[in-house]
Amino acid sequence: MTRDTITKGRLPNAPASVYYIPDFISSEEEQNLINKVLSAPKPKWVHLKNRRLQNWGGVVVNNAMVAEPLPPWLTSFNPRFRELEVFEGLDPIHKDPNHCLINEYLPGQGILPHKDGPAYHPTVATVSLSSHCVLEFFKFSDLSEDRKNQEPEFSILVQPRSLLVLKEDVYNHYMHGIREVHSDNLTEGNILNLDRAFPPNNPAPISPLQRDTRISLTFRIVPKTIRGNRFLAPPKK
Ligand SMILES: O=C(O)CCC(=O)C(=O)O
Repeated sequence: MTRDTITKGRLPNAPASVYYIPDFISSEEEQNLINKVLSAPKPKWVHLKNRRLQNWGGVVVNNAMVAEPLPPWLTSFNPRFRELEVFEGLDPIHKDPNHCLINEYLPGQGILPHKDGPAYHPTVATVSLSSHCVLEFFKFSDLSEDRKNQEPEFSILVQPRSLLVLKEDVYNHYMHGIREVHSDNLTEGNILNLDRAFPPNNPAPISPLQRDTRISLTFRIVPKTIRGNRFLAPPKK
């Protein structure tokens, strides 16, 4: 993969900037990553109402993170992120992501439209495992009270093994969310990347796409980090 790969992955019909790269990882890598996620110690999972998640790199509190190193199976993406310049120029100190939130969604689960908080540099790189989802985007001012049922301005079909990168305007001025449904009708929601997701020799299915359990690895840079021992009392003299 080269810098050209990400340039070609940019969706010209989306607001600046959405990059979508299908088959970013191989099926073998995908399976290894699924095994790593599922073999994490039980307390690593945080159970929410509509999904469960793992936090790697440290917990973000008040826009800062008590940092701990990411494990090798998550830093293994760094050479590819550097080659594609995904996090290039964002931070003078952190050249690679230092935080990864892993989400697991069962069919019928999702995430309400939201904006990633100010604790992060405005770039998120998502590697998807096991199943697809449709990520929906809403302009801030468009958002009604009924966040669950609002029609998106546009959507992206996020396939397993793909890389999705959100930056700039789309990161700063749009909310994103995943509807809590068991299947996705690809003719709805103004999906902007169907031509990338389904090349001519593999056309998009007409019937709704059934969801399976999906795992997403969302990589970000938290610029403000605190070393863990900062909270420890100084040694007695
Ligand atoms: O699972 C995804 O692809 C989206 C996750 C997300 O929106 C988030 O972690 O803020």
